[in-house]
Amino acid sequence: MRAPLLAGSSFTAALALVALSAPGAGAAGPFTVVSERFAPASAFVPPAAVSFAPDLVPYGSTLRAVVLQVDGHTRVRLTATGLAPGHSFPAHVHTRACDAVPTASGPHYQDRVDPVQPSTDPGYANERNELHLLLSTDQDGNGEAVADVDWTFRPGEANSVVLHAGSAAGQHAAGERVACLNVPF
Ligand SMILES: [Cu+2]
Repeated sequence: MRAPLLAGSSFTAALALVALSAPGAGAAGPFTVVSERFAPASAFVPPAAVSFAPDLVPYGSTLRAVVLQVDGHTRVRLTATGLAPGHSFPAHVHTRACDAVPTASGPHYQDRVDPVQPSTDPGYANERNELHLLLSTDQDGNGEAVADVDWTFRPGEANSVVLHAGSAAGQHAAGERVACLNVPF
């Protein structure tokens, strides 16, 4: 049943609040806003947004994440500027924060955690049990993606959004990790 998303719920009211909020407003109440510029990986001071593939995610390109968690529902909206044009980036919520190496962000966050890791069982590794987005860019390298799931994150257990290399054809198949944004879900 997806009825709780209908008008009148506090989720809908909170969505309206998010729509009115200023870009880069920071965390407040049931929603979190993170907006960062991608920088090179650094072993000394890990940036809040790191690019591992500047051909696809140029240094200085930006990613904004707006996260709303209300009434057992979560909506994540990504807005990007300056990425490679005409590319579809599969994006997921990962468990750990970004660091100098792509694997630092850990596995995908799962609502029901697969007892067998790394998780390949489609009963767990799917877009209802994990948070998946597909961020497709226009000819200027700008794009937006939204995903909804019927659960909220366990505090502290989801810490990043990872952009994977994808394709120009809108495919969901995820390649290497090309960029990582720290998001405290
Ligand atoms: Cu991923």
